[in-house]
Amino acid sequence: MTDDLDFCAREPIRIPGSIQPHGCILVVDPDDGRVLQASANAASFLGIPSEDWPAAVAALLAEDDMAEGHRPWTVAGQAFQVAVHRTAQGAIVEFEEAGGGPALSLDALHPRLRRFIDRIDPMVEIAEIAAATAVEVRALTGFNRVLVYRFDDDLHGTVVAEDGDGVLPSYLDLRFPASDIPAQARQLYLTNRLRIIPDAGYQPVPIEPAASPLDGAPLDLGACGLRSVSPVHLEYMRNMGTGASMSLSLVVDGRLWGLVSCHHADPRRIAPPIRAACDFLGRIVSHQIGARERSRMATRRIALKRIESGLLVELARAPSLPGGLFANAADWMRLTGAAGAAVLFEGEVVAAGQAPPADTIRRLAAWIRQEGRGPVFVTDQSGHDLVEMEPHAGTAAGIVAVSISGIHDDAMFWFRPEVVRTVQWAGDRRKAEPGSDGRIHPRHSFDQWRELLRGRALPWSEAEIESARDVRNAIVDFVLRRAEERAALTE
Ligand code: BLA
Repeated sequence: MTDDLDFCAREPIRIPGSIQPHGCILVVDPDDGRVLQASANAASFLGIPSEDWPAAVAALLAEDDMAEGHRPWTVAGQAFQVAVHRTAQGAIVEFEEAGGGPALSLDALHPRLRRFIDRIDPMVEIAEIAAATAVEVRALTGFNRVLVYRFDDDLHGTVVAEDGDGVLPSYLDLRFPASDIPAQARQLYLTNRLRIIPDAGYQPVPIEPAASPLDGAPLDLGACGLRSVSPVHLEYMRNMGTGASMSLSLVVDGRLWGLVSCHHADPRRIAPPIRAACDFLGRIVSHQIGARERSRMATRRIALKRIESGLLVELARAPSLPGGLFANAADWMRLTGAAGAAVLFEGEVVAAGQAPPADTIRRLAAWIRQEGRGPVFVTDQSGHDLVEMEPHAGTAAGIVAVSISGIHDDAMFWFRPEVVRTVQWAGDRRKAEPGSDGRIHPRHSFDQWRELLRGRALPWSEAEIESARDVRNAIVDFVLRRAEERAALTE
C-alpha cells in the first residue's frame, strides 16, 4: 500500500490551476489594485467586463475588516458572498452567489449552536459527542449522510458515528484505508478546516494566466474554498455514489484526529453562512474531544501513579531489584496494564505472568540496544519490528521495554498477548490498482471486506507508557544508589 500512498501524495492539490464552477476568483495586487489573474468564468459570473473588475474590488480590499470567511458584497447591483485571502501571490478574492443552497438566518444559527454546545458539554464519552455531531451537522446542512470518521495510529480511519436518511448506504463501524486521504491532503486539512464539493461531476474552470505574474509560480489555492479538487478524489466520490460532499477537520492538539464527512447522492450546495456555522461547530467539537482525551489520560495517570509509588516503596526495602519486582508481581504488571513482565538485571532474567522465554527476552534486549530503539521501546505488533518475536505473539505481541543501564542490555519489560480482531473494511483495500493509463485509481466497490488482523496486542495508552518511563527513572536512581552503596562497603 505504501506505493499508493506515495503516488497519491504526489497529487499537487494546492496548485490545480483551476477552480470549481460554483463561483469565480480574482487575484488582485494589493499595492496597485491591478487584477493579476482571474478564473475564466469571472466576466460571466460577475456580469461585468474585465475593465470594471478593479473598481468592483477596490472598496472591498480597502476595508479594514480582513477577517477570514465570507460576507455579503454587491457588484453591479448583484448580491454575492465574498471571501478574501491575502497571499504572497496577491489577494485572492472568491465570489459565490448569495443565497446558494438551503438558508438559515444568522439569527437562527446562533441559538442552535449554543444549544448544541450546552448539549455536548456534560457528555463524558467521545462516542456520544461524535453521535451528537453527526446529527447536528446533518440538521444544519440536510446532507443525506453525515459520518464522523476517526483516524488511528496507522492513519486508517473508522466511522465512529453516523446520521443519515437512508438514501446512501450506512458505513458505520467500517474502516477506510490511510491511502484514501493522502498525506498532503491531511496536511492541508489542518489549516483549511472545511472543504466543499457541491457537484462531483463539475467542469473545472481554468485560472488565467496560469502562472502568477508576481512570482511566476502556479497560484497556490490552499486557502481557497473554490479550489478545484484532485481528479482522483472525484473518481473516488463517483465510485462511492456521492454527487456532493463536504468535510470538516477535527483537529486535536495540532493533529488531525478525524473528519466529519458529509455526502449527498445528488449535487448539493451549502451557503457560506451555514458552512461558517459548521466550521465553528467543528472547532468546538475538536476542543471538546481534546478535553475528554486529556481528562481520561489524567485519571488513568493518577491511578497508575498510586500503584507506582506503592511499588517503589516496596522496591526500596527489597534486597534486590529482581527480587522486589517478583515479590510484587501484580503491581508490577498493573503499572502498564500488562499480562506479563520481566526484568533483565546483571545478565539474569526474572519474569512474572505471561512472558516469552528468557533467551528470547535476552535477544530482544540486545536488539533494542543495538538498533538504538531505547531507552523506551513501545510496540503493539512486535513481530513487525523483529521477526524473531512472531512466534511469541501469544505472550508478547505488545511490548513496553525500558533500559535501566547505560552500558549493559539491562532492561524492564511488560508484555501483552495478541488479540485477534476482525476488521470490516469498506471495500477491499488492495483494489486501488494502476489503470491502463498507469495511474492509481480508487477502488470501485465499498462493499464490506473482512480481514483478520493477527499479531497485534491492544495498544498501550499514553498514560501507561508514561508510567513505564517514570518507573524507569526511579529504578535507574535506585540501581545507581545500590551500586554506590556496594562500592562504599568494599572500599
Ligand atoms: C481527499 N479523501 C479525500 C477527502 C476525503 C476522502 C473525506 C477530503 C475531500 C472531501 O471533503 O471530500 C476520503 N471520504 C473519504 C473517506 C471517507 C469519506 C475515507 O467519506 C470515509 C467515510 N483517494 C484514493 C486514492 C487516491 C486518493 C487511491 O482512494 C490517490 C491516488 C486521493 N483523496 C485523494 C486526494 C484527495 C483526497 C488527492 C485530496 C482532494 C483535494 O482536497 O483536492
